[in-house]
Formats: sequence, structure tokens, C-alpha cells
Amino acid sequence: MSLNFDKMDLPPRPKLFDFNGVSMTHFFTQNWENVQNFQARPDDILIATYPKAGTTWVSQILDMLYFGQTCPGRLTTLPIYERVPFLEMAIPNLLTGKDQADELPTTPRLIKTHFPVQFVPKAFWEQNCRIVYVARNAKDNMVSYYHFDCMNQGQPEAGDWNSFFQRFMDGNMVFGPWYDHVNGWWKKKQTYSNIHYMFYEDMIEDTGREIDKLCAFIGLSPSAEEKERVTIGVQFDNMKKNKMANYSTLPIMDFKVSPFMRKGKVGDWKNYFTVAQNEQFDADYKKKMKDPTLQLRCVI
Ligand code: PPS
Repeated sequence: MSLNFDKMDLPPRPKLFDFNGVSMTHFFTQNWENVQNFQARPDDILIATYPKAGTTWVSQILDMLYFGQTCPGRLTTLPIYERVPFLEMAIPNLLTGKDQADELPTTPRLIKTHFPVQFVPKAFWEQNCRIVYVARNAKDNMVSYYHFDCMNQGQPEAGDWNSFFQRFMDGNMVFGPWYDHVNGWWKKKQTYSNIHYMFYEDMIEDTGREIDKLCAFIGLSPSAEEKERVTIGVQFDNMKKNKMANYSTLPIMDFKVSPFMRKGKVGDWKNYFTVAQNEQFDADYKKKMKDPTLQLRCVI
């Protein structure tokens, strides 16, 4: 199976439009019926995130935990976007994420989505699939998303930083408002017990501890050596130089503008937010983030 990106004619940047109340682009809606009818299996693992929250990091961790021993060649020959298909992705001339997921030979299948919780195909709930959700603090998430939209031809134009900042707060981003996304998934966790809700900042603080928690959730008990191998393999610098994890094989991304593995830090927002923007952001955040049980750290 190959996505055959080399031969791909780069499509023009897509436009945002309202789709069932959420800003989306046609790259993530044009296969809607097929995606909604996706046949999930009980052992599928869905990796759900708002874009730029740590999807690739957790995907690589899970892939190494499950398949690092049994099929190590997979990790060295297949890029992350083939090992962990992006379910709703439908870019012309490419195999859709849904078809890629259908063709995955692994058990479990690891599947990525950026859908807000209400868009998740019903089979995942019906099959009681395990879901790993990763949230990242809004400020760093915004900065990371800004650089991504600058370098990725598959995303709408980022515009300048000030307009992007406003657009993020207004929720006019692909996959909608960050605020609704993290809150929607958090709320779902209260009624659907098979969600493991993780935080990017916790992974930065102590990757080993978060891998332990993840293993407890998925029911794996790696040996100490195996855990060490995974922990080292997923360090930022190692993933950044790993061609099978760093997206450098995708021509749709222009690494001269910004690499996919950009900084991998908590607190980079301080290099972008002006003092006035920070005040404006905090006041707005307070109004939108009313649930005291959901706390995200923008410094550690
Ligand atoms: S995407 O396009 O939505 O799938 O992007 P996603 O993988 O969710 O997020 C990309 C950001 O995660 C950072 N990243 C990491 N940080 C620390 N350690 C590791 N191993 C790691 N892997 C990815 C990546 O650098 C992006 O964040 P920024 O802030 O832009 O550097």
C-alpha cells in the first residue's frame, strides 16, 4: 500500500466552509458518507486530537509498543501516515484515509482522527473501541497550528500571525474551535469509559510516566528494556530525524517554511503572543473554558 505522494500534483489550498456547524475543508468532508459508515472493529484504537496536539507523538508510541518487537521493519520502512491512517482524509488522487484503514493488515489497527467528538463514526462507539485523546494547551496549540498552516499546502492560507490569532479564538480553524474540541471530548469521557485523555504537557514533563499510563489503558506490559527503547525512540530529537516519523516524505509540506517537528516544547507561545494578545486571549479563554475539572497547562 502506498500513498504515492511523489507523483501527486499539489492541489490548490482549500477554503474553509461551515460543515454541520464546524469549519472544515473539503479534504476532510468529501468522503463523509464512507467515513461515517466505517466498519470499526472492537480492537481498533482511535487516536483523536485537535490538530497539532501531539498526534504523531502518541501514534509513534503506540505503534512502537504494539509492533516494535513483532514487526520492526514496519517502523523503518513505512511512514507514520501509512502505519496510522488519517480516517477522514480525502485528497484527490490519493488513497483515502478510510480505504487505507480498511486495508491495514495489523491487529490492532491504529487510526488517527481530528474529528470533534460529534463527528466520530458510530461504529467506534458501538464496538466500544479504545480511544486515546491528546489535548495540548491552547496557546502552544495555536502557535504550532499557525506554522503548520504556513507550510502545508493542504491547509487554508494561514495569513499573518495577528489574523491567525483572531481566527483561532473565533474558532474558524479546520476542525473548528479548539475550545469545543477539548471540552467535547472531555465531556464524552464522563459517559464513555474507553477514552484515555492525555495532555501534551504531561508527556513533555515525564514521557515514561505517560507511557506507563497508556500501557495500563491498552493492557500492555512491556519489559523495562522495551519501554526504554520506546521512550528513547520517541524523544523529540529522535523523531525529528526519523524520516518515517517526521513527515519529510510528503511534498505537500514545505519544510523550507517550517519543519513538521518544529520545536516540541511547552511555552513557545511566549515568543509569539504580544502582552496585549495574551491579555485578550486569557479574558476570552475564561469565558469559554468554564469546566473547572479540565485544566491545561501553558507553562510547566
Ligand atoms: S498533526 O499534523 O495534527 O498530526 O500534528 P501533531 O502530531 O498533532 O502535532 C505536531 C506537534 O507535536 C510536536 N511533536 C513533539 N513534541 C515533543 N516530542 C515529540 N516526540 C514530538 N513529536 C511531535 C511537533 O513538534 C509539533 O509541535 P510544534 O510546537 O509545532 O513543534
